[in-house]
Amino acid sequence: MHRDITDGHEHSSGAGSGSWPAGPAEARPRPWRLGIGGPVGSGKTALVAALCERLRGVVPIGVVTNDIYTTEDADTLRRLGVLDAKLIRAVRTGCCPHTAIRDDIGANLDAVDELGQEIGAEGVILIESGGDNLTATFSYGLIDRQIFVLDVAGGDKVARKGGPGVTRSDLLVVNKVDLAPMVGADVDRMLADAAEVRDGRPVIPTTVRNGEGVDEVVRWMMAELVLAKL
Ligand SMILES: Nc1nc2c(ncn2[C@@H]2O[C@H](COP(=O)(O)OP(=O)(O)OP(=O)(O)O)[C@@H](O)[C@H]2O)c(=O)[nH]1
Ligand SMILES: [Mg+2]
Repeated sequence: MHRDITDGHEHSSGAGSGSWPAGPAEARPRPWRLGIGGPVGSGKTALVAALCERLRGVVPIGVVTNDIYTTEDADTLRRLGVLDAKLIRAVRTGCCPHTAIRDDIGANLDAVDELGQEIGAEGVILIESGGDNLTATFSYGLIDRQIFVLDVAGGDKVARKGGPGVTRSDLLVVNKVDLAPMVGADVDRMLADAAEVRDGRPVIPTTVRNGEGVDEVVRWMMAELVLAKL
């Protein structure tokens, strides 16, 4: 029995059984995976919905949602009709969301494997984390790139508070810019604070609710996808 763990997931295959061990196993082609994390209510599902609406018909796409006790976010996306229902899978973590995206990623890997069979290796899978705190990040055994979504209404100090999602995510999205006047937040200050701790990694301000900034997120995403295929 040969064990292939090159994509962070164990796969059994009969290849090589009983023969001389092969060289490093080749990673099998699989969909590109984008993790979307961030605090509770920051707009992750809204962003997933907006990305699906723009990208369906352009690239095969599927979604995995994570909620602790329910399938709320998957239900929302199905209700919105952003994708065919069978292309939206829900993981019920039953534990802190970061555990299921960083430490014990088996349920998410099963979901992406199932989706991969539906959409094919050339597709894209968006994996939304359950809302969590500033320490939550995805394991790169589960995703290829990750977005961290902050909420302006959480206060303009949040970017200064740092944490791995703010400082090292592949893209930081600062969402709900429309709410800044209502909560007295200084978005420019927030973007400057984020830029200071991110060492050149990109930051995009958005108001996903009315579509502002979403095209820029799509451009970033498609550039990363193309680079991954080179
Ligand atoms: N004003 C405003 N509201 C937004 C924006 N984006 C999302 N919302 C609203 O914020 C609320 C939470 O959005 P969700 O997309 O469910 O947030 P989430 O991060 O997926 O939430 P959890 O999965 O529960 O952590 C919803 O009522 C959205 O309509 C935005 O740009 N502006
Ligand atoms: Mg959500």
